[in-house]
Amino acid sequence: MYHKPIASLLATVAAVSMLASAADAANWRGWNIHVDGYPNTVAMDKFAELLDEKTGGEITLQMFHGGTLGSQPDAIEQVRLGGLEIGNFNLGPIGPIAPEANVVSLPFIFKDVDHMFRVLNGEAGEKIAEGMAAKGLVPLAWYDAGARSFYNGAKPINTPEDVAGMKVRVMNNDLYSGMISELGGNPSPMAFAEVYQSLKTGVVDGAENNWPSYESTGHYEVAGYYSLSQHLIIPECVCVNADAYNALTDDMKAAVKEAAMESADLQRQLWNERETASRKLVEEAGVQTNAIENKAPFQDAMVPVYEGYLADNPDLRPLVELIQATD
Ligand code: BDP
Repeated sequence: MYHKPIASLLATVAAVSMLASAADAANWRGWNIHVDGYPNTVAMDKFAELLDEKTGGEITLQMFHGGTLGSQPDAIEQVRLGGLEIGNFNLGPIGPIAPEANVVSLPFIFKDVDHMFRVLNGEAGEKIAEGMAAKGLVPLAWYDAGARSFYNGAKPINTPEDVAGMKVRVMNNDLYSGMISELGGNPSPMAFAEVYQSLKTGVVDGAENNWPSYESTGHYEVAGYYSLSQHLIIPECVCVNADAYNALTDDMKAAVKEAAMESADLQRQLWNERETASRKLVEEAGVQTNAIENKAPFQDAMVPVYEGYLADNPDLRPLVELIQATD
């Protein structure tokens, strides 16, 4: 009987196990809407690097930046269904899919960014994360997206009356449309990529966003009044397709989570720097910024938005109250 020499046997075993690990290795693809140099873009690249490192190359991630793989609502669906594995998403367009996550889109629900992170790190954050996971999106870490304020090309906004009659672009979420309607404006839900041209050609009069996005998109060039309403403080996630994540061993899950959390530390640091830099850049370019002395009329006008959310989701009243009661 022919016996294979031991060296050749070992080679066969090695080849087979290499094949097995090549088959096991996951090559993930990730979506991000932002341009090069944006804090989220840099942080997502860092996430890819850390993922490779911490999983010993068992999981690699190819990032597609600048929204090249489609609009945010489409990309959210892709990650839910497994066409893509990873996304850096704003919770705004996730809200219509996961009612628990929609709580962060209630205007003025957070006192400031620190309050938002305290909420996310507590029981309310767990509830939000569970709601998202149940819809196929597991949040691995939270990114900072600052506060969103109104901007337009005509005048500073100081009162809700200043918004009346204005056509304002919002992200796809009925809560934002309701918010603009309650201020007397006309909401115009639209993809991020279309906003610059729409502001420029007068399809919309204004929009709302944080300093870095107002700057990176060039919106400040065509809508030069930025009014600090700070009406929405919406977190962002590094989200993974639930099936891809749940198929991992506990060790791999921990490595993936750790990589995302470390990328979030970097993102938040870069975010703070970019907020200051973006504000400086746009103001030097001639943008007129105004503080809003009295935000109470804006907040009071939001009562029907809260009522609508609670009427649709009566079981989520404790979640709203928990957030409001968080110091
Ligand atoms: C930016 C968010 C991005 C949104 C965009 C928007 O980071 O995810 O798509 O706002 O307004 O601040 O659509």
